[in-house]
Amino acid sequence: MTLQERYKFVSAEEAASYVNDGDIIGFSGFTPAGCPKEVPTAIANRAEAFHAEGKEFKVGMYTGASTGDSLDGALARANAILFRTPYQSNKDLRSALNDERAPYFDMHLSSIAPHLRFGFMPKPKFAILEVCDFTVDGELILTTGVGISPTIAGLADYIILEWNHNHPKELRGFHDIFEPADPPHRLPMTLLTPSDRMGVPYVKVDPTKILCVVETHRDDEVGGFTPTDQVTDMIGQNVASFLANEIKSGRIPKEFLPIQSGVGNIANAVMASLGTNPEIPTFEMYTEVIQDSVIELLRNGKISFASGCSLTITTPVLKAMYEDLEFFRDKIVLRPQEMSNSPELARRLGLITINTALEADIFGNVNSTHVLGSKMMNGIGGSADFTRSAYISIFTTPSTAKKGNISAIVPMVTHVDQNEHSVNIIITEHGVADLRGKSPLQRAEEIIENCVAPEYKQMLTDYIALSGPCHTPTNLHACFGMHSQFMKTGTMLGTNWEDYK
Ligand code: 0RQ
Repeated sequence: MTLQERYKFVSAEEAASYVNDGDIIGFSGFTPAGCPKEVPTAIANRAEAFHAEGKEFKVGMYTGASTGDSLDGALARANAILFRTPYQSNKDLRSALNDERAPYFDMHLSSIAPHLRFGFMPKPKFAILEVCDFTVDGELILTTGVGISPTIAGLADYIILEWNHNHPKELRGFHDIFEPADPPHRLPMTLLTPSDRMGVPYVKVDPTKILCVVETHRDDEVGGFTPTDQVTDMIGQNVASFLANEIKSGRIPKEFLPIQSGVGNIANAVMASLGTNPEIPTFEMYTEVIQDSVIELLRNGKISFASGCSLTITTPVLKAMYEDLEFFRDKIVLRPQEMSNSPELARRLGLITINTALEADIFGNVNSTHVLGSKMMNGIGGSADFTRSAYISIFTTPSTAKKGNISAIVPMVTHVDQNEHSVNIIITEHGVADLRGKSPLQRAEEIIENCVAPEYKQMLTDYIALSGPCHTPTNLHACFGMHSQFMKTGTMLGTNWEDYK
């Protein structure tokens, strides 16, 4: 039997016509590799047509992490979002959720799939999945991002496939698909090294649930990276020299440990620095996103193996990789985020985790998500999945933002994503603060001395002096004084503690 005889091939518009107001959809992909593109845009168009007739049309959305503009962007612009979780980074969706037009809740990426199975959130009616190949008996070969696909494929009543011919069928074999049983029947995940496997190369579904198939030729919508600059280069170099020193001192074993690295411009620059530092040995990655810099380091042998949830790489780099796919076959594996972000595995493998802060406070609490405590940026992503279970957890950030008008180091963060108990190291372009084994006051001194921009050092030192002797020098009137100053004047410079005495 051929695929055409077995399944119904339709246009994106017809596939979208099965989706109705109030339906809940799970989408494949992860940051935004491997996300469906045609059907989500067609659903957004359908929503707009309904709205034009004065009718309601909104859908609930589960994704692996951030998605492309044809998914999050299109549905946000159509005001078609009933709810959305987890991580996102599309500017129109960001505006919609900050304007209360799209109810959003942020979740740890490792928790989405199990929480869906546990019934903590309503189950999806549809799973819309991008595949590069599939079989008449329901074996689906995913593309560049795995995300929550195995779980939503299992839970959904109906599956819609986007068969994307821009991804080669030869991706079969790159995936390691495994879904754990739920407690009390869960067994350990058995990986002992990043290159071990414990699953199968496909997502197996009941073929009778496959409602229809839409064929497409669309590239992934991974944005380009800002070229590294002096600040990101310095941060990268500081991370690399810190790790080299940890190896020398014996605190990290000489054979090194697997690296997890977050997403974004800073993370990409940090990876590039690790790759060029001769004191850093060849290493493996056990991470969620495999970005452009990792592909280059796999090619030149600095990275020997990369386990991730997605190939979040730009189209030219991906195309070049596809031309050389056999080189990468024994060097990359893609897994569901429940595995790639598993705290159990992060702790067992001894990951060195490197994630990014928007702001950190002088005690080591980190905010990666909320600007001024209230505006959502992207979400926590997998940063806490890894940080809490890390061998060493590192947070990087430029010491200032917005042309020096914001200090990234503040007396108290306006939102806590990682707390002082989980954050070991903070690194800016100025240096490294090692928070291990230090009291709150010692941590504050270490951070101010090594990480703060020169123009904010005295201000933060003076803040500490506002409290009398205590365990954690906090002044509840003044702790957001620098933020208030920024809101009033457009700069944190000039914050005057006399106002708070
Ligand atoms: O805004 O571009 O408008 O100037 O934040 O900052 O410096 O370009 O950094 O691209 O690496 O993103 C934390 C957002 C950093 C990202 C964050 C403004 C700054 C700029 C972006 P502009 P950069 P990056 C991986 C694991 C989530 C946690 C994590 C992120 C913009 O890395 O979302 O690591 N991380 N998860 O100007 C106001 C401040 C600011 C500020 C920076 N203190 N106040 N604005 N900016 N600091 C993710 C996954 O798991 C999928």
